[in-house]
Amino acid sequence: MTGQHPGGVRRSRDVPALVAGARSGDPRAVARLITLVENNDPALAEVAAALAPYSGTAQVIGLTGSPGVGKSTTTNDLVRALRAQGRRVGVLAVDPSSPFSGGAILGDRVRMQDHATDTGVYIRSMSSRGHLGGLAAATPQAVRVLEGAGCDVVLVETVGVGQAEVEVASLADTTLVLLAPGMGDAIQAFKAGILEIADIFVVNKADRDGADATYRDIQGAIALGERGPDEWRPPVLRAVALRGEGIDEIVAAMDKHRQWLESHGELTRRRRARAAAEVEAIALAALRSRIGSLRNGTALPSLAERVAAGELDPYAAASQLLSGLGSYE
Ligand SMILES: Nc1nc2c(ncn2[C@@H]2O[C@H](COP(=O)(O)OP(=O)(O)OP(=O)(O)O)[C@@H](O)[C@H]2O)c(=O)[nH]1
Ligand SMILES: [Mg+2]
Repeated sequence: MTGQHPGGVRRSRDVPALVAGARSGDPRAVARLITLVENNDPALAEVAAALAPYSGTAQVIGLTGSPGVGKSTTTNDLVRALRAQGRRVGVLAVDPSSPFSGGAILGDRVRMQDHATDTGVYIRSMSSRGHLGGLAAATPQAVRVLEGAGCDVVLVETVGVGQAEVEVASLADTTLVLLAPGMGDAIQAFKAGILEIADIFVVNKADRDGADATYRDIQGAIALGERGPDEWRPPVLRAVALRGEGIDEIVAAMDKHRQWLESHGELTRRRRARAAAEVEAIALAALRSRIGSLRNGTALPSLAERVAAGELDPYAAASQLLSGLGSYE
């Protein structure tokens, strides 16, 4: 099937063949499907339909924190620990900036070489440069590709701090926020609202001076928050990712959080919220692209002419424009 294409599976848009390939564990088919997601390919609706049955089968873990805090090193360690337990793992290194910097990603590739020959691991860097819906729409679809490929756990590493990071973190079942001593991280964390999205805190680089102070700062901040007896209290763990220390404790905390999510109905709630955000992002992108194409047509220019001439008010014109958009194909 895919052999008929000059570039083989790499260029293929034969969605059933690609999905079958991904299901049987072909890493090239997985990579190709994620590329389709990244590029907002026209075949995407078909890909999404084919992958829908596998949705929700993986534990989705977000890793976030300031640049250089040790996310990739920790991810690498987590992959090793999860593989040792026989779990299949997918890794998405997501860069919210567009276009993304090759340097950091190359660094990730090199560091992730440990797992290059392991068929139970898929590692992929992705950006949202071509995706109209941005990361909010692209990331969950890439997660679905990895779920389709049979991953039990998907680790999503997000670079940087800020709104995009919070957005991506909110797509995970469990969010790990990494901090490191001496980076002003704890204070930054409160500012960026990261305290609210963290399910687990990890003070990495615990081999460095100031780790105890960072640990105390974050414990203090958690203690200030009001929490009911049934609410999750984020644990604060220490790690030296460079030496693989503290990793088993992170895996244990991830699994404990997962159990808590399930027993409190929170997993369903989070996944519904995630689906709502995804549908909204896709719908908004479609709407934006339609309005964009209207600009080149006749409807908008003729409405604009009447608004400029004082014959029509802009609200009535906008409402006429929207009523002409029709429904999503
Ligand atoms: N001393 C010490 N250094 C560490 C530790 N963990 C990671 N590092 C070092 O910190 C640097 C950054 O680590 P990365 O894992 O690339 O950090 P990152 O958060 O993925 O960085 P970006 O993706 O660029 O945001 C590297 O030089 C690591 O070797 C640790 O536990 N202790
Ligand atoms: Mg990294």
